[in-house]
Amino acid sequence: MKFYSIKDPVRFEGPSAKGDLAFRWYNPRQKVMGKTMAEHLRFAVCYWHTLCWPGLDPFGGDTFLRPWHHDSDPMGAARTKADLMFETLRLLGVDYFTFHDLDIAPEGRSLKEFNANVTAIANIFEAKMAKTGKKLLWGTANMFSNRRFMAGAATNPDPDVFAYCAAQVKHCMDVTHGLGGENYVMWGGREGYETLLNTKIGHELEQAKRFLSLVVDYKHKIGFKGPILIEPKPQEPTKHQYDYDVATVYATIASLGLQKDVKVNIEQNHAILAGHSFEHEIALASALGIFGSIDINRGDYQSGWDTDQFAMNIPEMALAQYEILKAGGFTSGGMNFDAKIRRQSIDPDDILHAHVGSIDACARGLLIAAKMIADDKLAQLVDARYAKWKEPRNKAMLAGKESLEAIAARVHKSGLEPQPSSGRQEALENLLNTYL
Ligand code: XUL
Ligand code: CO
Repeated sequence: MKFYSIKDPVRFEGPSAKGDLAFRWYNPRQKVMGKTMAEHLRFAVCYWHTLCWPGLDPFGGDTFLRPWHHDSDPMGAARTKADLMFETLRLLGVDYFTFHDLDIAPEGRSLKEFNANVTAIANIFEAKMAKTGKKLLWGTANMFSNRRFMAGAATNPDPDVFAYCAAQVKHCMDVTHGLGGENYVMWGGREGYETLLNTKIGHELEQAKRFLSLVVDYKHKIGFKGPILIEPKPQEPTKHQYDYDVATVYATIASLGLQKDVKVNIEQNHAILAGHSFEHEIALASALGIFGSIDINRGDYQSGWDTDQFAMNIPEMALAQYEILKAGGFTSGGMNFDAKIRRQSIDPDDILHAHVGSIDACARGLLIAAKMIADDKLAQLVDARYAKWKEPRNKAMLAGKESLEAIAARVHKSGLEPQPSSGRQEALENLLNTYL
């Protein structure tokens, strides 16, 4: 099916490129700090916003009128979407894709039929991946759209739903593993509650933890090497979501001792909905040893919902990339465009424009962040702020070698009086602006 207006892949043409569909900053083969841009950024195109969402909002329906949404043969529509995903990857030169089971295949009348449909499309992917070298960044199960999940998936008051979810996730993990997926994602859209009047929080948290443990056990059984990634989000669709932010998810992971197997997939829009900055969530995940992957998009700073716009803000991308580089970069993770074009962007090429612009914004962010690292001034200033912790006495104090009373006695004996020094925020912000 001819969908986009162009036939040849979008190319790197440099900052003075004339055409609309050209990379000005993203040069996949360009080396930055010893790795190519492609190796650093590991972009992925997502199925759901790119090929499944028809442009609806709470006040109106389908604006995109994509032919496959109106196909009377659901498996035919699924095959069309598979073709278009690989065409999108080819034109953008993006190596990875991501999907929910429900994005790629119709539900059918039973779980058995659904699983068979998912497998049939996965077989098509397998052949296309072998031919093109394209890869799966992660797979995930949609356990939030069907009405059976309205009161939760693994945290549903009804154990039948918990069991159903186990069966659905098992199959989705098998398929993800079979396709060489590099991570497996769990986003708990319905894992939370609407009102305490009908909810046992403690019971539901126990269910969530049991489910996570079962998933990790199964990952080991099938030899799935990648991490399980939990994607934090504070709310929407559920009023109170259990995976609120990185700190909350860490508490769950650490309570099970699963820090090696379970990491986080951090989404920009979810971070700001939780009242954090994007870079805060990345830095915290890195500090806690659970940084996994990124859903790259942008929220609207005025409206309090998940607008999932394409990330285009270069200073913000630079700060995010700076934290990613400091975290050592991605291992199995990458940057998944969990982003959708606006409802009025009805031309197929709008999908390409959106990805090209955001890929360039990420690439510029990477180049700026690399400059910040190479210059080293910021790091030196931060190190200087903590330098006294390197003194043997303070090192010992941090290592727990001195009791509270011993520290108190030392303070009294020496007449210690801390001397505050400037945090120099404005000077640091000025320094940051010199890199942009
Ligand atoms: C929802 C969201 C999901 C996850 C995967 O806000 O971000 O699409 O990324 O389920
Ligand atoms: Co997401």
